[in-house]
Formats: sequence, structure tokens, C-alpha cells
Amino acid sequence: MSMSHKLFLEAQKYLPGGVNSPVRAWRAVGGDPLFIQRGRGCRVIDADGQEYIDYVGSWGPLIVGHAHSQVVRALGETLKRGTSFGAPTPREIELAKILVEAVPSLEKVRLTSSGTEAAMTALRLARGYTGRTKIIKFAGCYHGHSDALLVRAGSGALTFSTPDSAGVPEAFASQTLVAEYNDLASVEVYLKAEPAAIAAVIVEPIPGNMGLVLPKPDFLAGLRSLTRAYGVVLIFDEVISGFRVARGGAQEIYGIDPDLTCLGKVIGGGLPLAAVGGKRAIMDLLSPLGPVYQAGTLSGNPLAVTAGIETLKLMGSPGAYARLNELGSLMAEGLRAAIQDSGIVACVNQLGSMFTVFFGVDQVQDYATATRSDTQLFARYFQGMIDRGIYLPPSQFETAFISLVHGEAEIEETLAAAKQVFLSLRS
Ligand code: KE4
Repeated sequence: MSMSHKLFLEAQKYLPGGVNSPVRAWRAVGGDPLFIQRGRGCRVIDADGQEYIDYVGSWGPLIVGHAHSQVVRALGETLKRGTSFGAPTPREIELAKILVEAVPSLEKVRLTSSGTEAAMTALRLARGYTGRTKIIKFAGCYHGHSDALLVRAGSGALTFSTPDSAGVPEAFASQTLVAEYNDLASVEVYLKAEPAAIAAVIVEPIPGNMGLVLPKPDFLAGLRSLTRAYGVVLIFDEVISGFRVARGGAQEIYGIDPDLTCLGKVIGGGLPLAAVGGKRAIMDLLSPLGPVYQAGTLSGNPLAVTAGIETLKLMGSPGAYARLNELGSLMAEGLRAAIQDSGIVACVNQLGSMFTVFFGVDQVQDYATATRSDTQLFARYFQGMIDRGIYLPPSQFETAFISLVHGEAEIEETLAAAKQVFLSLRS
């Protein structure tokens, strides 16, 4: 019996499903999850000492790789001065300044400890600012697990077919309208029906939670003009895409000026840190300045802020994003060639250092096409890649991540494994 299996049996005695976050349980792909004992660069080592090339990267934060010496050194220095004070600290200003200077639409930010808090706060700000109550989200997009947003949600909610979670009162869910990503008409119909009722539209500009899906030309610009026309707050949830696809995130790539933005993952460098930010007129509604309450014991925690600052410094080095794009293209081209050679039906969506292979479909551009993919074939692909030392996200409805410390050698090793696995899927 493997050490991971032993640990999983023990974990299930005390933790529901043996995990502290559902997608980690490998329910969608079968078998027991690997228990990871350490990370090193672009690799993780499991409880049995097996090494894997890591494309989960803690679901995005580890963009500079595990245990980067510059991050570890800075954390060590910070730790000597204590872990948390529940008081303002100088480095919170430093991180806030980095975020505001990097993301064009940000005038002020509030640091939180999770993306869920950031998205929840963004909605509360939009409702406080407009005095309206309804929100529009998109099927398959995931914005954390606050009640208002667990409606037709993606990520683990989609993976486990609980996109509308139990325990969310109908009174809450009824305030959330669901549109279709890449379909502006599905948004406009709501706005026309209740022009004065909708406080916000929240969107993952580049969705990673139904697998990776790319915005159609003018979709995001269309959202911006529709929300402006109806006085609706546009919220870009860039918890995944922020500082991942570009320093300024998706809004930099597509030239969009959202009213509010949620950030997370990369900006915490693997420690619990996220942020909500945007226009001063909205952000200044936040307590203690204004009437919209939000708080957090560990918000802006010194260790998390340190890891974030060092990670963003490393991502500020010249050519960092060009390098991620180069590795991402190499991966996507190789995967497409391997799919073609194998004769299986599958497609690859890729943008920068994010990619997803969808099985049983030849293109995925929205929730309907993503959910038509063959999740059983995905499970076989996942297991085949694990057997060959490649650690992918354990769900068809997640995106894989390449880090700055992956190299051509790792990409080639991954492609060689994929070639074999795709051929094995033909039977
Ligand atoms: P957290 O509360 O998990 O820090 O962030 C929630 C969140 C918000 N917005 C987006 C676009 C997100 O992707 C997430 C969280 N992402 C998932 C994976 N896709 C986290 C992994 C997990 O749930 O274990």
C-alpha cells in the first residue's frame, strides 16, 4: 500500500472526503489523490518519493515554481520579525502600489486572504454603489464559494455536478442571473428586461474553470459597452488571469477598463492572499471610509505580502511573460500534433502559460461545448500522464499552468508522455 493511500485513509477519518478542497480528492479522475510532501522548481514529490512535472502549480499561484530561493529567503527574513500583527504594515503599501501601477483600471485595492472573499466583496461593493441587487454571472465561470456565486458555477462545482450548491437559499440564488459566456445577447436580454435592477456583471475574462476557454473577439468589449450603457458595474475576476497572462492581466491584453477587478493566486505567490480593486469612487465605499463593510483578521498578512511582492518582482524581469508564452505555444503545438497523429478526437485551448486538452470534441468556446467533452477519456489521460510522471489538474474543467521554471526539456518530456497516452486512448 502506498504512503499516499495510507495517508488518504487517515485523512478521511478527520476531513470530509480526506481533503480541504474538493477538486484535490481526484473524484473526477478516479483513484486516490497523491499526497505531496514537497515542491522543487517545476516539480513536486509525493509521499512515496515519486517526482512529477507539476502543471497544477497550486492552481496557479506558483508561477515562479516551488520554493524559489528569492521567495524563501524573503519569507525567512519576514518570519524572524513575526507572522501577523492585525495592524497596518509598510509592505502592504508596497504590494498595493505594485498592483495599482501594474493594472491600468486599479486606483485602489483591498487585500483579502482568498479569491472568494475578493469576489464576494466586489459584489457587495457593486450593490452598495448602485443600490441595485441583481447580478449576472456566466455558466461555468467560478468566482469562489460565496452563496451568490454558487449558481451554475464552474471548477469543482461543475466537476462534481453541484453547480448549484445545496445550502444556498432560493432567495439568494434568485438574485443571480446566469448568462452564456461568449454570448452578448444572453446578457442584453437581462439588461433590457430589468434595466434598473442589475448591479453587476461578473466574468472571468479568460475562463479557467470550465477548462480554458478564450473570449471571442469583441465579447469583452461588448460587455464593457453594455454595462456602461445600463450603469452596471463590470467586475473582471482575474484571480487566475491576473499577472498570469500579462502583468496587467486580461484587461491589458484586450484593452478593457473594468470598474472592479478581483486578483489572487499569483499575487500571493502560494500564500493566502487575494485582492479586490478598482475605481476610487467605488472602492472608497469600503469601511472604514464608507458604508460597505468588509474585514479580515489576516488580510494583508506580512508573510503572504512578502511572497507576493517577491513573486511579482520575479515576474517583472524582462521577457518573463514572453518566455511563458513561448513555452505555452510549444506545449500547445506539440499536443495538437500528438492528437492529430493519434487520430483521437480532442482539442487544445491555450493562452500564454495556460492550456487544457478537451476530449471527444473538436472545439470548446463556451459552457455548452465544454460540458460536451468526454470526461471519462480525460480521466484516462490524467491517469496515463500520472503514470508517466506528469501531474495535471485532476479535472477536465480546470486549466493547466506552466511556470517560469519549466523548460524545453520538461515540455518535451510531457509531449512524449502525451503521445503515448493519446495512442492508448484509441482503444
Ligand atoms: P479562492 O477562494 O479558492 O482563493 O479563489 C476562488 C476563485 C475565484 N475566482 C477564480 C477565477 C478562481 O479560479 C478561484 C479559485 N480557483 C480554484 C481552481 N480553479 C481553486 C482551487 C480549489 O478550489 O481548490
